[in-house]
Amino acid sequence: MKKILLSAVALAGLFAASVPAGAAHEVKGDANCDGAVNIFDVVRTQNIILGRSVPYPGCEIDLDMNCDEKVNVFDLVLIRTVALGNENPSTGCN
Ligand SMILES: [Ca+2]
Ligand SMILES: [Ca+2]
Repeated sequence: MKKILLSAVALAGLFAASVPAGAAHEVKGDANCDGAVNIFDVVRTQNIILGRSVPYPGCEIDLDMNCDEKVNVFDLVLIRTVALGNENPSTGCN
């Protein structure tokens, strides 16, 4: 299990490094601005919450899933729910 998690973190780091800053960022929960919400966004958001990483410029607003102007574990849970396909991603706070 630990090996799988470490591999996911390593892949997320590699993938994140390949995404240009300022790329499309229109989907809530899309922490790496690639237009999709998946495990990479869960890992990246977790690292941001833990202070191990910082949001890409322009992407930080996409992490606030519950629109309370904070990024915390509640947003992480919602991003995980979307990444697992249990909920459709939204495009913004209304
Ligand atoms: Ca993404
Ligand atoms: Ca929030």
